[in-house]
Amino acid sequence: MTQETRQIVQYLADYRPYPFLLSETRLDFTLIPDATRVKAVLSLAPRDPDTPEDLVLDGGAGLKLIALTVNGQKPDPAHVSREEERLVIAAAALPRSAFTLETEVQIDPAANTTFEGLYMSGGMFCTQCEAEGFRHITFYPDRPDVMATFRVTIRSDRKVLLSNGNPVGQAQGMAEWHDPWPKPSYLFALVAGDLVSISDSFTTMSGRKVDLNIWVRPGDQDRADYAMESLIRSMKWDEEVYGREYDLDVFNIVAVDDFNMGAMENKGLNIFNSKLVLASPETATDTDYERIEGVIAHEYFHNWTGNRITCRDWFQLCLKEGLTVFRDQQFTSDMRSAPVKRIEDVQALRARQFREDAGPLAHPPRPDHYEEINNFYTATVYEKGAEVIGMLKRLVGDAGYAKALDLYFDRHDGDAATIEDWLQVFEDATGRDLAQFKRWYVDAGTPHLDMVEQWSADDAGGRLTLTFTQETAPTPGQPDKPARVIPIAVGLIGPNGDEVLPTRILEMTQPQQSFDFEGLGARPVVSALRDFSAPVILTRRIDDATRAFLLAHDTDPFARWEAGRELAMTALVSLSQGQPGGDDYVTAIGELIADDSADPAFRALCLNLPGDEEIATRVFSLGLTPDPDAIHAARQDLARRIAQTHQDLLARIYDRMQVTGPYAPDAEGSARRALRIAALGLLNRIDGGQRAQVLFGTAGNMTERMAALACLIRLGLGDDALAILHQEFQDNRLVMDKWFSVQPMAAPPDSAVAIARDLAARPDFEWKNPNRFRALIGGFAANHAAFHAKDGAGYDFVADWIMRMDPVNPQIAARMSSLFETWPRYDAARREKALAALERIAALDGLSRNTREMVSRMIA
Ligand code: 0A1
Ligand code: ZN
Repeated sequence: MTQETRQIVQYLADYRPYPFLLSETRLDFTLIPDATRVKAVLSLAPRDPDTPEDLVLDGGAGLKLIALTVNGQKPDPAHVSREEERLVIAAAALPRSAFTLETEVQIDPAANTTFEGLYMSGGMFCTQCEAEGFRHITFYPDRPDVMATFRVTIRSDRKVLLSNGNPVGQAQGMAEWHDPWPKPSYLFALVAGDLVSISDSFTTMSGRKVDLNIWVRPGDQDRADYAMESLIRSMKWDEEVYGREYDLDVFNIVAVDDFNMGAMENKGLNIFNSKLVLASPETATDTDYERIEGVIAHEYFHNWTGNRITCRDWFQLCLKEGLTVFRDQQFTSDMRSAPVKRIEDVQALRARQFREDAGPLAHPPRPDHYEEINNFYTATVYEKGAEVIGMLKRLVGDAGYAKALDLYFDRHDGDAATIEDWLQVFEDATGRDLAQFKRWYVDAGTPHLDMVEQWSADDAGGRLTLTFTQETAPTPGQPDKPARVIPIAVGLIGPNGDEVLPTRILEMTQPQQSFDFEGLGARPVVSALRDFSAPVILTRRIDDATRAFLLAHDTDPFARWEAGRELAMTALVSLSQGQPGGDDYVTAIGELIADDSADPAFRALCLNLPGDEEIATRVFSLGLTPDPDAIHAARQDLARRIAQTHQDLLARIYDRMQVTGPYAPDAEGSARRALRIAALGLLNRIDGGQRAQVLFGTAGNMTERMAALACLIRLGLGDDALAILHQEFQDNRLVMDKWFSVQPMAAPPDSAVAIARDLAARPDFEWKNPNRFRALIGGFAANHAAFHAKDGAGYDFVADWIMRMDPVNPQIAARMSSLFETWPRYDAARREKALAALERIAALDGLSRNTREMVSRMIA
């Protein structure tokens, strides 16, 4: 019997505990590429013996059931039904007390192109189970609140056989693993391959020695050192800052080439996209190194926030992801420059999350319904989830936060918890009422916060009144948005540039609220939303001169950067509307970059202009229609003017920031390179690509070579350099990914579609590899004016590839479809073309649930 039984939409309100308790899971794998056998023995017991319930197990269509017994007996076939995505054993066939269920299935990992469940990558067996991949391996209650200890036997001719937990047995062609920590199925992992490792060890704070291994393909072992160092730093940091110790004898990391996401925190066996493990100065950029360090930390930190305490259901995804992102951000701030990290995070949040919040895909950090959970691994769940925790920490203070986290680990260790549990811990630890704060978790949309200043010189020795008004626009399914609690960090700066009021947190709880500052004497300049104290869009009436003053004097690095950013943004918006602008910015930026006492990384951040996409977002938020071509031209124009005005200064920076001696991916070296590259990007517009040519030929590191290459491509002069890079690195997949992405991304918009099409036709465009696909299709779409080309060619190119990918790898197709999420903000002609492309996708025969959900939300 086959029928569609899965409800199309899953609702948070429908949660009910699984009616059976599962204590132990035993798995036995015989790994054959096209005929793997999986035996599972589940130790089950009815939750309530007086209420008999059917046993419902998840199981994908690819599972071929070979055998099934209950307490060793075959049940009456009339009591067993196989539905499309599940297996149901009627209550009548089940004992009223504890019992064992044994199943055997056959699966075909070699035919699995989805990279979900058990699949093959370059001859190695490998798994990805989050969120619902385990059901493609065996029949199981595949939900995060069903937790069990695991015993796993692997039989295979591959040399290295790994699973979760500790190794308990090893023989020729066989290995046994035991994971003593109860876990949900999404944290299960298995790897079998002819791998080599780099190894080290870590002694925990209580003196236990943990073996650390990073497993890679032979030949890659000299590029895993940085990942290992990052792992050791992460383990130490989590002990020092959160008091969290590792809890197994071994910690394994495996690098795989075919992986849908960045990495996965499987208990004791993290699996990583190889681009987040492998790095050498010749092949990886500074940004790659920073990401490797951050993601290694992220996955390691999940051991406590995600694994020891997991999520009750997938609606609570931000419980583990928001917190773990917050922790990895803290870690990176401690390892590198905190202000620079904060500014980078805010830039990423605005580019990805604000964009999501403002369009048809907007959803709260904790959604209350979904069709396909894989579509909810989003910037809102991850990055906004982290911002919300940052606000919580601001509101309760550092000591309150530390106390709440200790209580969280204490109270919920071993639990599958909820956002309510999380907030309760903060209420209990600090005595604060967080009812209003909870809105941040359940409401979608970015609040707009408007600030009005009122100065009365004659009152109270000089009084400044700040009046804030908050408003959040409707989002899909949420027309009304009650006021939220917003922590607004404010400082005041006197006319002479001295700070007269150090940072203070104003707690806004009303739709409109005023705050007074008295005894000020002279009127100060307000530095608002310091450190980006809340994820809101702040508007205020302020002139360019005051922004320039803040750029020169603000003591808060974020607010200082923001002042410069706003100067640039105002100019770019104006220029893109055919109006004048930019003189104040050009002058102010000259002063800032001339200041050799300032951190080079900070100066680099100030020198990089907002991207086309960010400008379009701003234009739209002002109620105007963005014109991608005009925006591109405006940005080019402003960059050229900066280069012309500050030619000598930029040339001096370019020369002085050269790093001599061996390359090190540390904060100091990468800061100097970032500033040098920012200067190069501007000078390139007036030196005919001279410097870029030289740099490409002489640089000993990938950071500078890629920057030089992008400069040359921008000028249409990239061919030779591309040929050289290809020649040198054609056998290195990760470098070739960069080669595929930089071309359509940096190309002049009017030639980018043709370039992307030519690249896509190459035999080495191995499009089924997610990294390669993202490199080319995502690289192209990052070229804003090209993707949004007036004739719709950009939309069609991307839509065609999404349609080709969908039957092969629905997760990747669905993720890529979100490139279209901004379509409603453009002009009628573009909207029509984008909508036609989306409708073409929607009409695809057999369209996956993943992509169907995304496209229908965007068309709705
Ligand atoms: N939990 C992982 C992310 C992840 C999610 C889904 C995956 O497959 C669909 C893979 C990885 C993390 O936060 O790093
Ligand atoms: Zn995560």
